[in-house]
Amino acid sequence: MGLNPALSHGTPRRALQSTHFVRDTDVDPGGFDLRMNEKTKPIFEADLNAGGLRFGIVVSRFNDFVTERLLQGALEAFEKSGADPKQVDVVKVPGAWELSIALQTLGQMNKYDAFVCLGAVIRGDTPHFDYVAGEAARGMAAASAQFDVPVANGVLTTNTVDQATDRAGGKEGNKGFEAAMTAIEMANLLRALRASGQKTGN
Ligand code: INI
Repeated sequence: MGLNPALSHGTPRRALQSTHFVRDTDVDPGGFDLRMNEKTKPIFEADLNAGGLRFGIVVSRFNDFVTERLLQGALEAFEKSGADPKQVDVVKVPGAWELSIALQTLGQMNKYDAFVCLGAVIRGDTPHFDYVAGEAARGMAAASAQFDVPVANGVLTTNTVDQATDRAGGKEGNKGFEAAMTAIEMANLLRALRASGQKTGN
């Protein structure tokens, strides 16, 4: 159920689908599968339909020959998944260090179902890489925990420029596309888990 444009990029969902079955009666009309395994243990797995959801993309301009490709990948993923373009906001910041503060500010607005952070931190000759990459990771995890909103990590941390371009539409795929698909799945999953908790009173 739901369209799944991410399958060509390979997602963990394939493994889950091959080892579990879906009973028609277990498909929730709200776009959420309740799969059952042999021991009738419920497995919650959300679909990849972005319709009706609101997303924020925070992208850094540093190394923009990489980050612009990540952004195009993310926008393509949202478009293919049925997102309303008006519900996908893009915020640009100077570098990956600044992702955190922008994310904090967007989180406080309390209107997004998930975020995608995009950046390219490429190792140089100094320890600067570690500080910038570390702050980006810390900021994403902190905002996710503070605002209870999924933050998909599309910040590349690579040793070389080639490794970065390979992951921004090159031979290793597009991590911007993958991060957006993760944001969609997690937004649907949290929405469904919260709804199921309300239904059961848990
Ligand atoms: N920012 C990046 O996004 N990637 C990098 O590789 C990078 N390097 O290597 O310096 C980088 N530095 C800038 C940093 O993010 C801040 O914008 C800057 O320090 C001003 O606060």
